[in-house]
Amino acid sequence: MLNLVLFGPPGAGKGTQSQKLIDQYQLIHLSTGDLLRGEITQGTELGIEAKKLMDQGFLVPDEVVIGMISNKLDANKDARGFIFDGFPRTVAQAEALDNLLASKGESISSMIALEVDDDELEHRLLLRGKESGRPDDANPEVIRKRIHEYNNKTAPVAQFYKVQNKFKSINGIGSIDEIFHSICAIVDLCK
Ligand code: B4P
Repeated sequence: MLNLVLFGPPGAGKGTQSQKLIDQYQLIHLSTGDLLRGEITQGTELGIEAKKLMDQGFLVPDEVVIGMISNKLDANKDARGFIFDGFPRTVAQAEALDNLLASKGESISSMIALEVDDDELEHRLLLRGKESGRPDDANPEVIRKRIHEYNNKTAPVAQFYKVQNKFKSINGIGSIDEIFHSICAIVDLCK
């Protein structure tokens, strides 16, 4: 099974590249951001609580996102593999993912980190905020809070995969196709 973690700060292009990767490798896309926005749209209790945090740029509690991923893994037992997009975002989430996969005799194949500087991230997210009206993209203060959360809580996840020799870093600035080709070059070595 091919199990990829797509990693990087908010706006690095994880969602954008995931869409192309699922077509290329026939993987199941698991985006915790999309799953949470789905809960918000449905107006579930989980969604109402998550929205309060997401709109301020905070992460949602670990147990909530780990539970969502666990359910999705169980629901896709015949998958050829998964792209984890925006998950794990804390070391506790990374440990939980390893345990969930190990219980199925699986593991992460590679973690691919998209490197993009803060000015470019802010520019991309504000642009998307204008086009999509996504509340967490509309306000520069919230965007900076998200980048701060990333530096504090998410960046240490890279070390977790470096220790396992699964960490690969690529330049996330350039055309979407150029970046896609760099990712595919790494993924093709994992197959
Ligand atoms: P996510 O939905 O994961 O969103 P993201 O990190 O903001 O975006 P991504 O990196 O996918 O950017 P994209 O490709 O869309 O998270 C949202 C929130 O949900 C979090 O802040 C948190 O509150 C919560 N959450 C999610 N997962 C969680 C977890 N595991 N634990 C706790 N909380 C969690 O690209 C952004 C923009 O850039 C797009 O407009 C795109 O068109 C553009 N773009 C992409 N590539 C480009 C390129 N090469 N050049 C120019 N523009 C580009």
